[in-house]
Amino acid sequence: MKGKIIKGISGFYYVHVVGSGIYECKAKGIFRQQHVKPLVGDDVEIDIISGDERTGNVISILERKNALIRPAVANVDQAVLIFAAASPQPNFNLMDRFLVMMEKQQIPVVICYNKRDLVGAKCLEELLEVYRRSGYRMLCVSAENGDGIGELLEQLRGKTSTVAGPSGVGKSSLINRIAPTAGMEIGEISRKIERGRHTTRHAELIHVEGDTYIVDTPGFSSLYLSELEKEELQQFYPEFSEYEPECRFQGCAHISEPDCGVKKALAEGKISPVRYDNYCLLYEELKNKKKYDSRKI
Ligand SMILES: Nc1nc2c(ncn2[C@@H]2O[C@H](COP(=O)(O)OP(=O)(O)OP(=O)(O)O)[C@@H](O)[C@H]2O)c(=O)[nH]1
Ligand SMILES: [Mg+2]
Ligand SMILES: [Zn+2]
Repeated sequence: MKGKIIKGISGFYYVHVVGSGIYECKAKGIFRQQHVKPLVGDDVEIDIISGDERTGNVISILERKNALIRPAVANVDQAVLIFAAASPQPNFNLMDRFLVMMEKQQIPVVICYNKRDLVGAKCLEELLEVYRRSGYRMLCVSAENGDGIGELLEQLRGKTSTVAGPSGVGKSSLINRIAPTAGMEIGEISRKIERGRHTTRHAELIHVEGDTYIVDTPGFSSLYLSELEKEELQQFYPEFSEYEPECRFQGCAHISEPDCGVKKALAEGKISPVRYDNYCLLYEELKNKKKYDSRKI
């Protein structure tokens, strides 16, 4: 029988088979045979051990369309990067890391600011300004009062999406809004430390409607950019590219070179300083990583 892994917890995989429900499966031998670990979102073939007890064995993982590392999910059409407009404050450096990683894996990303009920119009405008020129689709929503949820649902329709973002930004709350019967756990945020408790511990695929699925994932607070050359970084800042022809040097890194079109655009307010600063920070990090890596050899 064929099904889809909707959840994996300590060695058990919960496989949904259309028309017949969920089976609790082990995946004995899969790693040995296919050298891969099953992921939420994987389409698999299972052998039923007991129809009554609804247990089975995953016998093979079907070919993946893609597999993300963080969050660890397979076969997604898009990622919805969720940050809170406030509480906790958005961390743009982390957002950039995430965007770079998704672009690198060729996963389309939508940026979604949740908790818009907590901020005024001016603050929201400032948030939107950071990524406006990068061309990402942006949504502002509130899981609390339902603002913008229709638009979010529109964006999800007919696709399998994964949410991603730090802890406490309201990923599970939004999924609850969209699919109220899913009953995701929602943590109470600690106001003092402005950090949500890590209530979502495992990725879980949720059926929204028809052919619309969404994966709830645990929050993360850091993301290390691996397998990326510093020279590659600028291609993940699409708003830089139109100013590049004005750089004096070919292969300009837009850091310390003179007559740099990107830095000129920055000075003229055509590029977000937040984005540019994060570009410099990530560039430096990749440069140092390189040094470290080669020293090891
Ligand atoms: N004011 C306000 N609070 C919200 C909103 N959405 C979620 N919250 C609150 O934020 C806290 C964290 O929400 P969760 O949905 O658990 O956050 P999460 O992103 O799933 O967190 P992890 O599972 O830890 O990654 C809860 O106390 C929610 O009630 C919103 O739109 N507005
Ligand atoms: Mg959660
Ligand atoms: Zn330049």
